[in-house]
Amino acid sequence: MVDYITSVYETVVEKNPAQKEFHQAVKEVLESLRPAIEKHPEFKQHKILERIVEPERQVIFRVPWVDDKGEIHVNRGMRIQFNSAIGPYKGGIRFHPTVYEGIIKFLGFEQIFKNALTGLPMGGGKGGADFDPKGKSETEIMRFCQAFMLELFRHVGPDTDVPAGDIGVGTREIGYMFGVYKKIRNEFTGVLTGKGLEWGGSLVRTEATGYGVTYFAAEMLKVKNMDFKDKIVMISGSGNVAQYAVQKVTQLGGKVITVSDSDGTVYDPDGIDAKKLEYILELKNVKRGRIKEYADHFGGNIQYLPGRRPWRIGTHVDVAMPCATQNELDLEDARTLVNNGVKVVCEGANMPTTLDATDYLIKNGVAFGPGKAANAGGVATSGLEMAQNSQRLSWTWEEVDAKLKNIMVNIHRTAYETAQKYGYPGNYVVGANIAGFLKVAKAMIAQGVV
Ligand code: NDP
Ligand code: 2IT
Repeated sequence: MVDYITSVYETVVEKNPAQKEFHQAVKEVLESLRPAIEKHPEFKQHKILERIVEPERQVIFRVPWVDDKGEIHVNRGMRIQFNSAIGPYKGGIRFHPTVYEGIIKFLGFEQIFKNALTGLPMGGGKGGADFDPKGKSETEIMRFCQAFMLELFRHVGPDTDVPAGDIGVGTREIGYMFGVYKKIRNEFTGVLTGKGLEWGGSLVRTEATGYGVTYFAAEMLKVKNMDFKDKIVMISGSGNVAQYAVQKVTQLGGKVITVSDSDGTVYDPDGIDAKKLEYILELKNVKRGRIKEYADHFGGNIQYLPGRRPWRIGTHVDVAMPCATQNELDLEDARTLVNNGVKVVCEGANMPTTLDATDYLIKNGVAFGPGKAANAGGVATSGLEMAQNSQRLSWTWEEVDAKLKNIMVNIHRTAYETAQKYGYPGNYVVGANIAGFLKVAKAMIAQGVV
């Protein structure tokens, strides 16, 4: 049995050389599936692991565009359609200079299990481009998004593949891509989620990932007979996920003392209240400035720590929520967090914690909420947006928020109970991976060798 899992992993490394993030994501999932593979010999017989690590389709394309000075640029775009066993491919698009196949493949692979956990009929996919939105004008952003969709449109559709946002892609970019899709196809359909509220978007989608990860962390605290009231919380990032995690944690009575961006961290020992968050929303979503400006603006006890991440600030912390990017919390960070009293680490970002840091946290009794369970609120609410688009209806804020909360509570319960059932009580990594996998694996067997 050991040989089966190891040999599948080794083949992945061999066939996808130099894609280290993809290797990491596959390793984490395969290792934790061991008890399920032992219990269900049919998965090996049907070669489910070999099939699930191979994307159904990968499209890589040229994205040529013209900047404001008339100069031509060429970026590389891609869409990886990983698994459609339980529904149309679904997952975000990332625009960041670090994007390459290894990143999009790790994200697409994670998305398969995450989407299965939501209980909604969505397969897994991911896309992106090595485009850097920083410093680009509004018209340059528009032209790039248009150029990207000018190729992507032929590979997606409301019943085929439904992209959404991720790093560097929010409502603005979704709007420019939607405009091109609608024009070329002459169709107003739910081909993308995260749309604006006036043109088919869902209430709560913007807030959903940040709210969802906070609802998930609240459930983890509940297992420990605790809640967010007066808890000290460190959050990284200051983008879409971080912003609404700050908001919901604060609403639940927690005190958020950090946010960050790729240049550095802000440490605000007095806590980021609703008014200060308003400043961050304006700074990041309208002015598109740097988080350092928060420290300059509010002054007082606030410190700006250039080049640093939040985790090694030497102060007491109850809950840590990494909400920026992959591998942003390493072993040394985990050690510091444990020394400073952390009880819950809950991932808003995708794979923000390195494998050795994850092991260390779990071994030291920290409740660890893996991204594919904890940050599923974003894609779940995308699923709710698809449902509303199909119905030609818009649900109220209360309706969508209640459904989101219910989904997060269910994912928590499923991961918790599955971990217990397979002999790893309290291990949400094992629970989430096995629960997501079982659903997809059963669907793949039912649909034959395709
Ligand atoms: P945004 O682009 O809105 O924000 C990203 C934030 O992370 C920014 O503060 C950014 O700083 C920071 N960041 C990005 N790259 C790096 C890096 N290499 N090092 C340090 N900081 C970095 O993206 P989102 O908030 O949407 O996404 C954040 C994470 O959440 C990602 O892992 C994403 O995959 C995940 N996620 C997003 C969902 C969504 O619905 N949007 C759903 C589920 C997960 P800077 O501005 O300096 O680049
Ligand atoms: O990582 C993710 O789950 C997302 N970026 C959201 C995907 C979606 O389709 O809403």
